[in-house]
Amino acid sequence: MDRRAFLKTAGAGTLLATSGMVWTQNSARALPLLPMTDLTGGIDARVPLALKNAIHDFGNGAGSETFGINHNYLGPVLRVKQGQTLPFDVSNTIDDVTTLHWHGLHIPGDVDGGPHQEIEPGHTWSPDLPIVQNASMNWFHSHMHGKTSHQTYKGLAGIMLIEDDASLSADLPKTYGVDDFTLILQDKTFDAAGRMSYVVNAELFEEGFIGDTLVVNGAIAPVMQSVPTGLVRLRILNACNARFLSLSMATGPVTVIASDGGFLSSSVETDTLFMSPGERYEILVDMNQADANSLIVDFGAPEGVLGFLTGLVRPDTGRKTALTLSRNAQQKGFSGSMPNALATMAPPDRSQATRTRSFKLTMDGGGEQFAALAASWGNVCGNVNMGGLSGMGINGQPMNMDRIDEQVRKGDTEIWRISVDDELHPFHIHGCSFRILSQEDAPPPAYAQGWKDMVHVQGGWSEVMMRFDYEAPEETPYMYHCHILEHEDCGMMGQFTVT
Ligand SMILES: [Cu+2]
Repeated sequence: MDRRAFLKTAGAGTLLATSGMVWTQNSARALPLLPMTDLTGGIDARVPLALKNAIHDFGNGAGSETFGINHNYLGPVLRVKQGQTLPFDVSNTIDDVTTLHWHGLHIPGDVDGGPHQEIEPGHTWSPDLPIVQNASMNWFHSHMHGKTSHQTYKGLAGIMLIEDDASLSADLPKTYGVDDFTLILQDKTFDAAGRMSYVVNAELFEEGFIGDTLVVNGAIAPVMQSVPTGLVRLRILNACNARFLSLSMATGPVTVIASDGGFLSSSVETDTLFMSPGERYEILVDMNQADANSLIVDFGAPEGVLGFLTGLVRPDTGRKTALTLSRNAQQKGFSGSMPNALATMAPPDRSQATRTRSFKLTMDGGGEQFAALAASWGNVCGNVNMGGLSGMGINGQPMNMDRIDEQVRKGDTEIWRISVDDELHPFHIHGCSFRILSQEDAPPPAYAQGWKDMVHVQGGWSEVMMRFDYEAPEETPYMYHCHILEHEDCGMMGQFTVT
């Protein structure tokens, strides 16, 4: 048995031995509506975002220790408009150094909130974010090197919905809390007392954190929501640390209208929507005919022989009902029909690229020297040496905040090709949206052919093409990294400048 197979088997045993209670219930609780801070009407003062310690009840009656942003768990949905400049005051009262990164935003490196923009406890960071990009669903989360996984898991994450003139006048559901909902999907583990826990075991760095319980907007699934007759819009973020989610509807296909960077050219129907950590998709659910429909999240099948034997009792596998929508004919909502054309978008043209760069993500750098280097540069698993893993990296190097890995010329269009030595990884690039030219040597699914900032990489090459329009100097470079947060903390990240 090789090391990896051993780890998987040992990990499965560990899970069965140490997993606490699985918190489910027979009748669904109400979907928590993420509190919205709507800034589209204008901003007359700096906007506070307070990162804080809190206690949150995920719906099982227990008080879990969490982080929140203005709230007890997670942050607000910030609704903003293209053309605005957003003056945030990000205050840190969590008793640990942190950062706040704006994932998906086309903003310069000095306000990007990456690992160089540390906010010490008791301090406030005051970036002014110029919003230039089109309508899109973005998010923000901790990007503190070595602590991103832990801090984001505990609750330092929120949503930013950018609107523009086209999205505000589009014939789509847009009444928040009535026919338009934002969903943050996460997997969690709870201890025997019902408190959220971050379990560190032999599998943590290799697999990333894998929880056994599905949570929607901070409530243990399933949750339910009554909606009007007509179309209902769900804007979905996979905010798991490491878990890929396969989404489907209980009845009918999934109708996708937008991806990470904005609207698709036209709606796409798919049986399953496969989402990596960090990805966003918007879907429409037709509640004209059915009295109810449910969003199903598949945690995947158990792996290997032991997985097969234990599959029936493993809470961390199988299909879960995330959200059930039930129709209330008395409610009034969006009465339009399924949209056809959504946005104009030319197919990506490879001839626009002036340079191609290659990146190889490695799970195991190899050797004690690599491990020692990785650890001295603040990568968390370099000194842990779990199961023989010496440290992760890209192009043979673990992350080093003092080293610039790539230098890009401002205004250039480039193709980046990414491959991996093992397993499935979601790759993310700061400061831009890109188009996927190929994903694992094949065209991406139709729903991933629009604007993206995440691409999946397993076998073969994944290729993306983008233009870098904003500056990121040496002091505040952009990051590219695996969005399995434990891999990122472990060193699967690099830095680039745009000048
Ligand atoms: Cu990874």
